[in-house]
Amino acid sequence: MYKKVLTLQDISCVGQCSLTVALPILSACGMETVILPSAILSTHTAGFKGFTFRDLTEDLDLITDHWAKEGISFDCFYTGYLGSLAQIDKALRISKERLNEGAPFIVDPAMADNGALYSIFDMEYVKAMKTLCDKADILLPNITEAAFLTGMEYKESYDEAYIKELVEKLTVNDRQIVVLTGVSYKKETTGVVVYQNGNLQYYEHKKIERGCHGTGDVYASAFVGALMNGKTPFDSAKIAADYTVSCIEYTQGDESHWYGVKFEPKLGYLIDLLK
Ligand code: PXL
Repeated sequence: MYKKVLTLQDISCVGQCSLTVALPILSACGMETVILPSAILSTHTAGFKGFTFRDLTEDLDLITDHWAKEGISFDCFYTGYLGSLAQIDKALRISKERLNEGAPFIVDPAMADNGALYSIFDMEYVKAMKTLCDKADILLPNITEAAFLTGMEYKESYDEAYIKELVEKLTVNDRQIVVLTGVSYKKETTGVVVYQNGNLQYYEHKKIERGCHGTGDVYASAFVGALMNGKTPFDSAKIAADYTVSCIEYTQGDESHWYGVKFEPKLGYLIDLLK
């Protein structure tokens, strides 16, 4: 069960997102976690002004070429926030060259929320991200990302037919699995849809009105950790949802903590959910 997971995302030094979330969560799930930082930012880009951004694109090939020489390969490759088109290309290369037989390639498009793209992205980036998603075994978008990737209209209220069309359009073959987050059919609840082999399964859970920044990264990391513990995609989606909800509840009400999720004190709960 001891697996080696590679994750490619940025390091936002302050902000509890991307690698500073993925590394502790995957480690808590019992995984050897290898990190490949795509960029280093002083903070994340959502709400802080004047953040620094050191692009590490040029280092990515140097690092992975060294791994190739050492014969280092992985049991899972999980990508999150990527800073540029060039980095999407590098991710594609890693997915082809550095994965062990049968190892899942998991893509969280991490580019949009609440109907809008994050500040540094445009439609060219969306198109490139679609090429990465087409190669993935498992996709972890929210509804906004799924709408951008498929070219479908983003809707605030919708029915199951809309959700089904969204996930069907997102997949390019029968083997791909989609875990679509933030699917809410009722005012008080939200949930996650897992689309696999043409079937939709839905896990409904509590909706907390004021979401926090970084919940997508907490969710995706917990999902990967559960999956690599041998849980099914649907059970992994449920575990990640229960953990993320408990982190948001713990964070709620602290106005000074607007920039991230207090996920650390709840890691014990995540470990219990995996038992
Ligand atoms: O996935 C969230 C995220 C990660 N990294 C950076 C971000 C964001 C969201 O805004 O700005 C740098």
